[in-house]
Amino acid sequence: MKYAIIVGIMALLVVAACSTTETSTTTGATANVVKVNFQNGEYVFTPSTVKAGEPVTLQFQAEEFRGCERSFNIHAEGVKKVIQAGDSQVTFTPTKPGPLTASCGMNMYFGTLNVE
Ligand SMILES: [Cu+2]
Repeated sequence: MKYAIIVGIMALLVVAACSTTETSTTTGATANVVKVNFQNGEYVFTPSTVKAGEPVTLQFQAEEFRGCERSFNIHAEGVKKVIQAGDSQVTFTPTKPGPLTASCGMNMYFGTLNVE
């Protein structure tokens, strides 16, 4: 029991350490929807390719993200999101073609979203 509490507190601390400020969500007209899962230690995007200049809404499967994984970033596009149940999507517009690297707040977990 004590162990569970300690683990719980540590998980909260890790999230707190990861989560700095959140980017405000931009709501465009219609955004392409990309589902984001967390599988085998990676952020997985479906579909994995989006178009530059078109708004993209990332919809996270919140229940799959624990601890630090919940602090999601795409630094190249200034995307920061703390994934929570009931608040699990963020919209942004990729500015240029090329692979975008997603990472958790501590640079432990990664994923790639392709922009064409
Ligand atoms: Cu991390």
